[in-house]
Amino acid sequence: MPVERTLVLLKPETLQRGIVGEVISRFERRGLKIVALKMLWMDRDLAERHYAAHRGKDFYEPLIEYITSSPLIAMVLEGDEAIEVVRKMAGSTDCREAEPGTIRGDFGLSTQKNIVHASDSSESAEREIALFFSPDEIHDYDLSVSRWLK
Ligand code: FUP
Repeated sequence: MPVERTLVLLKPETLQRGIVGEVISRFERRGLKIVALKMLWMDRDLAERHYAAHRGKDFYEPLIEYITSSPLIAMVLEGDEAIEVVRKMAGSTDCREAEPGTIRGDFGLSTQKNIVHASDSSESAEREIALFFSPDEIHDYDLSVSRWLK
């Protein structure tokens, strides 16, 4: 099982709604390790680079406007197959279609304001982590709980 790192954004509505702790708790309970975490206000340049794959789509402009409208939380999570595990925890892009038990299925009703972003492949994870964090902001440390989850 490969240990992977993935980028997670807790989108602006998590701060606005006061559910940052609840969302982060889910990742912690699952046994994922937080190796980097910061609060930032994305500017247009960072938003355009992060969402480059969606440029030209009808939801692109509103998405860029939304994601730059208020601060958010960025974090890097580490764990066995973390990329797929976190995608499954996030649920379908459209919160209305997301299964109950997933983060989107439990906290949202929107597609744009869908609570979290999670990298969708190892290539995306590598690219996205580098957009938000410098290497010295990502921390290697032992997490004792990992030993109890194997
Ligand atoms: P996901 O990988 O689940 O985050 O979804 P996508 O990469 O397909 O979409 C990125 C973001 O664009 C979503 F988080 C929300 C937004 N979006 C819309 O606003 N409308 C759409 O129809 C699709 C995506």
